[in-house]
Amino acid sequence: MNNNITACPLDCYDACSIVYKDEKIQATKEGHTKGFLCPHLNKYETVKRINSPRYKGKKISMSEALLKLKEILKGSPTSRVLHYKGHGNFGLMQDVTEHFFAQYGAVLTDGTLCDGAGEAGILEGRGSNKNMPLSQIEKSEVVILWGRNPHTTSSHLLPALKGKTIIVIDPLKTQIAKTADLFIQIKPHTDAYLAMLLCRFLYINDDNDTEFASEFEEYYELTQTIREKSTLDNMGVSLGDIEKILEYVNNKKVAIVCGIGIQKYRDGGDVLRAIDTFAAVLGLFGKEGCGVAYLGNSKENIQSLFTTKAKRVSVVDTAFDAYKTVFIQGANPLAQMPDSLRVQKAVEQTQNVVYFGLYENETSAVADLIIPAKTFLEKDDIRTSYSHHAILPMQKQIQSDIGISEYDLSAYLCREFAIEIEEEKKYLTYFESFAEDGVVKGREDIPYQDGFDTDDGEFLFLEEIEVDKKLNKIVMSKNKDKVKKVRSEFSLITPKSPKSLNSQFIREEFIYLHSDLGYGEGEEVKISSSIGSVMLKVKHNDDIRKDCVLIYSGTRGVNNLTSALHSYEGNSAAFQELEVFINAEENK
Ligand SMILES: Nc1nc2c(c(=O)[nH]1)N[C@H]1C(S)=C(S)[C@@H](COP(=O)(O)OP(=O)(O)OC[C@H]3O[C@@H](n4cnc5c(=O)[nH]c(N)nc54)[C@H](O)[C@@H]3O)O[C@H]1N2
Ligand SMILES: Nc1nc2c(c(=O)[nH]1)N[C@H]1C(S)=C(S)[C@@H](COP(=O)(O)OP(=O)(O)OC[C@H]3O[C@@H](n4cnc5c(=O)[nH]c(N)nc54)[C@H](O)[C@@H]3O)O[C@H]1N2
Ligand code: SF4
Ligand SMILES: [Mo]
Repeated sequence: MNNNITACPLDCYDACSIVYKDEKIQATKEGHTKGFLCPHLNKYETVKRINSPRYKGKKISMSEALLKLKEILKGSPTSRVLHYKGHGNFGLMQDVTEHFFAQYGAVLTDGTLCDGAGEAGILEGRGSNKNMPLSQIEKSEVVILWGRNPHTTSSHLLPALKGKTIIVIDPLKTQIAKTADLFIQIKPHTDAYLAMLLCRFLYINDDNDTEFASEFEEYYELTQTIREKSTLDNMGVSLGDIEKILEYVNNKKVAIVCGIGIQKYRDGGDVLRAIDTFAAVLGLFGKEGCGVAYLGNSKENIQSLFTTKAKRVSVVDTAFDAYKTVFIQGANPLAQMPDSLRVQKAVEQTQNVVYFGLYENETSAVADLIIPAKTFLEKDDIRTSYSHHAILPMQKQIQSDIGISEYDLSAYLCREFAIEIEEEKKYLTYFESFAEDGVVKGREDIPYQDGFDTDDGEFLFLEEIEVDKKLNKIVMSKNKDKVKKVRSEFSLITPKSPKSLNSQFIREEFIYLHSDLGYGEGEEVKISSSIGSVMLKVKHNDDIRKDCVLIYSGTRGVNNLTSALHSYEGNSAAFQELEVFINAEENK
């Protein structure tokens, strides 16, 4: 194997393959990486990292830091130790720390801050979450980008979109929306209704796929519970838009490419389920160039050798202060968890906070013990992706004195606490054994060709949906001059920024608003929700709906506004559940 080869470690659909040549990170020309990387990796080696361990603000050596960690663990009952892991690095070897903490008797986490609500909806309909891979999207004729922003979050999808009919459904006029054949600037949190109305009109047009005739009939009844005119008005969608979508997809190879924007709500599962149902009645599953792409399970068909059976608590509302020692790895929970004011308080009340990561952030600022990690260039690992089937070795490229790898840290702790651990090479070779010609063995290129993975092999249609009371109400005042004086509620859109990877790299610091709302550029406003507030400076952006505010993921304080309530299904965060207000006190 060419030992110049590694892969981008970041939590990203694309999982680019990298050659490390002449001390530079370069994209591989072949395969899914297509010879280019994104700004995060192009500037990766210039990012300032934590160089030295610290305890209570004082620099210490790595061996002192490890001794300190051992001492801290010895001083805490095992059941009062929490291991909290984020997705700073997507390598499979990152879980080796869980192996130690699980065997040790500590509490681990479950649930997700990311895609769990949507995945739950997919599982209900299809019985499994097998993703439509990039290689199949390449073969489609029509691509619906439904709450996915490829220029920012999945740029390697862009070459696959060339020459295709593109439909974009998003509250933001994203870059891809500007050149799309059809752009629907939908009101947030109304996508399930759009998917249902599409099914209703498909049925009326008599285009229904006979395979599901009786289920479709029943589903059509359900779609009739939606009041057409008021719902369409509220969504910002016209009957003409619906007809156009149906015209474009008629008898074509269609890929519906969903992102996580559509499911950042407690009922996010229903959204994916309703979109899946539309795909099912169109007959998109099990056919070449057709299907629904979302975030698949990056560990599909890969079993781990790490023992990770443990008591677990949710990452959405973790009660950090219930533990004496909290070990935080590859995460910045003080910024990225919902209800971050609560998180901050809870972490401040925890006796020992250990932060194991690469960069300074809100979490490192309050940690007692800081242990710098090694970058992906300085350690061996292997990774998969949640949008394609490649399995990519990540070979060590640089010898460095900074930091410690996840394996070495775990090996140290296992040795000190008499817990068994295999050689690093054994785990890596084991993970490599799941590869065949560079892809994960047994993953289907065209999933669901032989039926669905439900008990009876049939797609399970959505049977009920809660019709939102607010659907019939237009919240925004249409009068431009009056808008500022009305105590309006806005939908919070909190998507990914092109400059940061959540809270890593260059973080955004503004609230983006439509200029018609009357707030000046640079004006400082107080944005509040029912649970918290944040002060941010305004930047204008007329690509945003006037009933929305845009605050990117990674912006300091954005999660003061978001609630830690779980999604109804899928044990997931719901970052866009709460409405927000601008300068609420003055507007009362
Ligand atoms: N540059 C960059 N890339 C990243 C990341 C990053 O932080 N920065 N993060 C990575 C991670 S962790 C993930 S999970 C992926 C996620 O990547 P994406 O799935 O693309 O996620 P988002 O940017 O959160 O949202 C995508 C789009 O959904 C839209 N949206 C929001 N609410 C709604 C709604 O109610 N309905 C509809 N139809 N659309 C809506 C947003 O306006 C946005 O354009 O990206 C990964 N890649
Ligand atoms: N408002 C809002 N909040 C969100 C989201 C949103 O869209 N809007 N998105 C949510 C989503 S989808 C996600 S996935 C989460 C992400 O939330 P987090 O998982 O907390 O992600 P990051 O902010 O990227 O922080 C990752 C940290 O990992 C560390 N790190 C990087 N590489 C390594 C390594 O090799 N080893 C170790 N030990 N550490 C490393 C870095 O120091 C970095 O600070 O945020 C969620 N929060
Ligand atoms: S596009 Fe994604 S996988 Fe590729 S270099 Fe950028 S962050 Fe890494
Ligand atoms: Mo994510």
